Amino acid sequence: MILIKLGGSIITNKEKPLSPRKKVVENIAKNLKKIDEPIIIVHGGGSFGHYWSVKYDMHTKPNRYDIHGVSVVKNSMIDLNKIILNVFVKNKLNPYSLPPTDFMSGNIPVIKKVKEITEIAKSGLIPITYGDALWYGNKKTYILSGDKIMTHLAKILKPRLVIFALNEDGLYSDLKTKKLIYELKGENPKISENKMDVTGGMTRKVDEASNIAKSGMNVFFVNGNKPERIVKAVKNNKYEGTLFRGKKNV
Ligand code: IP8
Repeated sequence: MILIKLGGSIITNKEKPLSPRKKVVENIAKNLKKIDEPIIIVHGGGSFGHYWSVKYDMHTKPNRYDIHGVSVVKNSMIDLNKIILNVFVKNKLNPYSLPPTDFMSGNIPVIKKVKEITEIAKSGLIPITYGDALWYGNKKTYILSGDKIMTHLAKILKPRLVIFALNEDGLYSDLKTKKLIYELKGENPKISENKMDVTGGMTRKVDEASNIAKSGMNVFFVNGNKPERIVKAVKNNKYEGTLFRGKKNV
């Protein structure tokens, strides 16, 4: 089983509010068709969820955020999810939309529900979930990042490979020269970034990826604009991006 995160920066244009990158999603869908293993997809918020989370000052820390903001963020994520579902269906894939409320209670994953996702994926459906505004309890809500969902799903489901599709070739050792880091074996890379979003951008991604790799799984950062690289990683173990080697594989 392969777990794939489609980052918000790849499926939307982050510079422009509420702008999906349908061609990119379409290209990804066409390549996913070539994979004959069960797949689970998680997608980010990009210029949908993040745009509204910033406007309503909502963050990952549970708090009594503006109730209307919660509705607006949630609505925008359903819109973005629907766009991706439409592209997938148009390309004869079988997406199965799974809002995170289906398997999260507060900020804790419900193990039984998460395990059900494996069965769904093995049937040929492609479970597709996303970062969202969620109910926490005691009048509090929070923003659940798709990256955090990746860690929850990876730890419970132990996929063969965990992939993060980004709008970059992978992790760079130097942002200016864009020198790519090909492989990390347990070390925590120091990264610098200028663009932050409400869930922590690349810093969070690297933290979650290192965490998943420490639990034994290989984690691969790849350019989602070149989705054939996803297929090569899955089929031929050819990693054109940054590979975080899982502890057991180091
Ligand atoms: O883009 C956050 O998900 P992420 C989703 O995976 C929202 O961090 C609602 C901002």
